[in-house]
Amino acid sequence: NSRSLGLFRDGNYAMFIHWGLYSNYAGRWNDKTYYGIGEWIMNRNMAGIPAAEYQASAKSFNPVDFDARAIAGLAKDAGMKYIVITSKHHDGFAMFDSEHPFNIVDATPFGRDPMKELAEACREAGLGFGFYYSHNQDWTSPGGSGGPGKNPDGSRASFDQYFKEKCYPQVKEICTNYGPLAIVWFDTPGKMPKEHVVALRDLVRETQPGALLCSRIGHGMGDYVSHGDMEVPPENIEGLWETVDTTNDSWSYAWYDSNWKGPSEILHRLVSTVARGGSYMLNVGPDGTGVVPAPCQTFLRQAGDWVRRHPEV
Ligand code: JFZ
Repeated sequence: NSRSLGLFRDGNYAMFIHWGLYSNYAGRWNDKTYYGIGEWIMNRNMAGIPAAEYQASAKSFNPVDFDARAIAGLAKDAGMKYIVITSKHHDGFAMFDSEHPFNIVDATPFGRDPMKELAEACREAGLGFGFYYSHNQDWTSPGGSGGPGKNPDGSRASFDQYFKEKCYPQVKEICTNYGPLAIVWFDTPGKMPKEHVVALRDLVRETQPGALLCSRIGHGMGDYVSHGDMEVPPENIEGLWETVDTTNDSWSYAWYDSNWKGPSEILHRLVSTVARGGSYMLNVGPDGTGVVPAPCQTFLRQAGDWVRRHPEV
């Protein structure tokens, strides 16, 4: 369909950004380091940070060095065509201005809406812009998958309740307050009931008729298939698809993770994916101050020198 064609024909190399409250932890809690993927730090399989404590820690998240134009500029220098950023990950923290109070504007001293800034910077730079939104998992909201089973008043919380009170309204916010979106990237649908997935799909279709839906919305409702994380396919694949990959090992910033892919490794993985018919979405993790680590920037730009001389990618 026309939705798909524009983006995937013109842009087979994209920047994925994992950035949230977890970036401020950087893989560490109470002086202990938890190795793994940084954005899972609060999960019981990692540090197991109590939801209330995690929520309160928003008060110490102040990414004053966040510069949306610098990030859009990095994507341009890298030769990328669009950016997809985490508006809310499994921790439930909204990186945008929301009616739900656990968000970057209302719960942190930062008080700015970095998603608005990045959406504008992408438009200025001629980049496509899209949102990641964790629709099923929400570890701090009663009723969300992996979240508290009870409400503050002790009553049982249901997924329906989380969906009606938080998920659906927030998806409406990201689809209506940030201009045209190229992609809405839902993730880890788990056992989410079909009716909810249908409701989200319809909402996106209504509010963002030009946006592509990634297959991770669940129930086979995506416009294109997103393949297993960090996997570069060994053979050609039919249809519209992407591979998501990251510049080091973690998705979000972790202080210890300096296993950066160099420019030739980046190019190898990009070309292998694009040559087999896919789009390559490569992740960066800005730190707790809002800045993409310097070596990551250097290697993306070095690879970009080649990409920009080969516009067919
Ligand atoms: C998910 C998230 O849990 C993770 O934190 C990150 O955001 C990543 C991009 O997506 O994790 C997944 C989802 C799907 C697969 C692997 C990890 N998969 O299909 O192999």
